[in-house]
Amino acid sequence: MNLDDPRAEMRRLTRRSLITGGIAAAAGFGAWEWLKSRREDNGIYWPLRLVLRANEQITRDYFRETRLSRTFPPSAIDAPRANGGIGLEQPVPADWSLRVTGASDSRPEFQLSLADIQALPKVVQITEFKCIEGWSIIQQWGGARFSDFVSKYAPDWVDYDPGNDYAGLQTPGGEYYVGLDMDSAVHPQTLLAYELNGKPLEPKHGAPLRLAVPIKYGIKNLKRIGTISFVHTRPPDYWAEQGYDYYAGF
Ligand SMILES: Nc1nc2c(c(=O)[nH]1)N[C@H]1C(S)=C(S)[C@@H](COP(=O)(O)O)O[C@H]1N2
Ligand SMILES: [Mo]
Repeated sequence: MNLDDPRAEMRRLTRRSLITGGIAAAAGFGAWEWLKSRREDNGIYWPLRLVLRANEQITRDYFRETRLSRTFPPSAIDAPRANGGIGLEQPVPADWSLRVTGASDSRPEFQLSLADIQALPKVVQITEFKCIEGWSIIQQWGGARFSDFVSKYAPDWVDYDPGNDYAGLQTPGGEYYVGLDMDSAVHPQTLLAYELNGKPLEPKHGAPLRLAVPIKYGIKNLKRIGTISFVHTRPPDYWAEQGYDYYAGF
C-alpha cells in the first residue's frame, strides 16, 4: 500500500481491477467453449447449473486457482511450532502407505508409497501458516502439488465438478480428518508436503506426509495423511464438527 498518496493507490487498484476484469472476460470466453464440450449432467450442461449459483460462490470458485497466497524470501522463515497432535499419538507406522479411495472407477482403492509422491515434481514454497488460535508463522514447505497427484493418480477427477466435489483426508487411524473442496485441493499452492524448512518432516509435524494448504487455516493442514478419498459429498471435518467454519479459508 502506498499510504503517502492514497489517490495514487486508488488509481493503481482501479487499474488492477480493470485488468483483472479483462483477463476474467477473456478467460470466460475460452472457458465457455470448453464448458460447452463438457458432459451433460441431469440433462443440462453444467454451465447452466453454474449460472444458477450465487454470484459470490461463482466468483470464489472462478478466481480460486489464480488467487495465490503471498510468498516470502528465505530470510523470513520462522522456526516451526508444533500444534495439535490428534492422530499422532503413536509413532509413525513402520508400514505406512498412502491409501487412496474413489480416484477412479477402474481402481476404486490403492496404496502409494512416499517414493511415489516424491516422484512427482517437487515444489518448494515459503508461505504464511495461520492457526485459528491467532498465531501465524512463515514456513517453507517442500512436496508435490495436490493437483499433480490428481492428474497422475485420480484421472476421473481431472474434470471435477466445481462446488460438488471434495477430497477427504484422514490420519492412518482416522482420529483427525478434514474435508477440502476440490477447488482448494487443486489450488497450485496446495501441497502434499514431506519437507518443512528444508528438512524431512518430523513426526510432530506430520511425517511422513501432510497437507500444506496456505489458503486455509492450520486446522485444514492435516498432519500424517493416511487416506485421501475423492467423494461427491462434503466429507466429515474434525473442527467443523466442533463448530468451526467448514471452509476455514481466506
Ligand atoms: N493429524 C493432525 N493434524 C493436524 C492437527 C492435529 O491435531 N492432528 N492440528 C492442526 C492444527 S490446529 C494446526 S495449527 C496445525 C499445526 O501444524 P504444525 O504442528 O506443523 O505447526 O496442524 C493441523 N493438523
Ligand atoms: Mo491450529
